[in-house]
Parts: sequence; structure tokens; C-alpha cells
Amino acid sequence: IMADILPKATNNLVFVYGTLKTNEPNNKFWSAEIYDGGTRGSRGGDMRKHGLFQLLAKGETVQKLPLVVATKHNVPFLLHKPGDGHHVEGEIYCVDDKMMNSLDIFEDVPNYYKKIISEIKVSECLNDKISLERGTIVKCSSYQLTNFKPELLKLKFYKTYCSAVVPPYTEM
Ligand code: PCA
Repeated sequence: IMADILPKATNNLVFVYGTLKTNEPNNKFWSAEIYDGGTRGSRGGDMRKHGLFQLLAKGETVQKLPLVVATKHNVPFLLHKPGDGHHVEGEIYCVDDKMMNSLDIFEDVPNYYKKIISEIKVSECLNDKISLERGTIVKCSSYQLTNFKPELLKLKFYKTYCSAVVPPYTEM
């Protein structure tokens, strides 16, 4: 479904449920330009993008999973404990390898989050270049915690992360 809408080989589907979603505090990451440090000699480096991406659809996890907000920075975490929590809502993006790698670095995989492949059910197609029917199930990577402290399971489980509603996110 993706080859036709992005110029480069882009076989990576990512499901985001937290601060990377539309209108959330890290959504600017997608289109941010970064300075690559100065490989071009004395005049410095180049501004470059993290990579290519397309927002495809809204979706939710086929499995129930606990979504909590924790740490003093109020970070959203999807806990890899299928069966607890809700069918969590988020957004499905397709990304090129460069963006996939940028996201992994940003989320500090595998130290902080682990990248887990989960089934996501499309609830609404958001991209007019493709037709993704409601109800379609796609396999997406997402950033989840696997070896988490059991205390996290005592927190409130959300279905949808919304930084305006949960305790405020502060950048680390
Ligand atoms: N960013 C990633 C994982 C949690 C977060 O805040 C996301 O939005 O899916």
C-alpha cells in the first residue's frame, strides 16, 4: 500500500499513540529539520530532514494494552501486557528507513522503549493518496515497554493519550 505514495522504498509502518500524534507535544519531530553537525568543512554541515513519512490513518490496537502516563515528566507508555487496558487509539504512519532510524534514536530504542510489532485496526483513513478501508488490520511497529515495574499496572489505563487531559508532559 505504501510503495506508490512515497518515492523511496518505504516498507515501515509505525503506530504512534503518544506525544508523536497530531496536536501532541512531539508531533513537530516529523517535519523538523536538524543540523547535521558540520561534515561539509569549515562552513559547517547541512540542514536535513529526519526522513520521509506519510500519515495514513487513525487506528487502534487489536489487542487490549495498558496505556499509562508516568515518571515526573508524564511520559506516555504502552505496556506490553496484552489483555489489560484498552484498544488504544493512535495514528498509523508509513516511513522510510531513514525516518524509522530517526524515530528509534528519538525514542531511545532499545534502552527506553522496545520496538514491538502489533496489529492495528484502521478506524479512519486520513490520506487521500491511498484507500485504506475501515476495519483493515495492519501490522505496525510501536514503542512499548516490556520489562516494566509492576507498579505501572496500578496506574490509570487510558484509551487515548491527550496531553491536554493527562498531567502535563515536560520534555526531558
Ligand atoms: N512517543 C511515542 C511513544 C510514546 C511517545 O510519547 C508515540 O507517540 O507513540
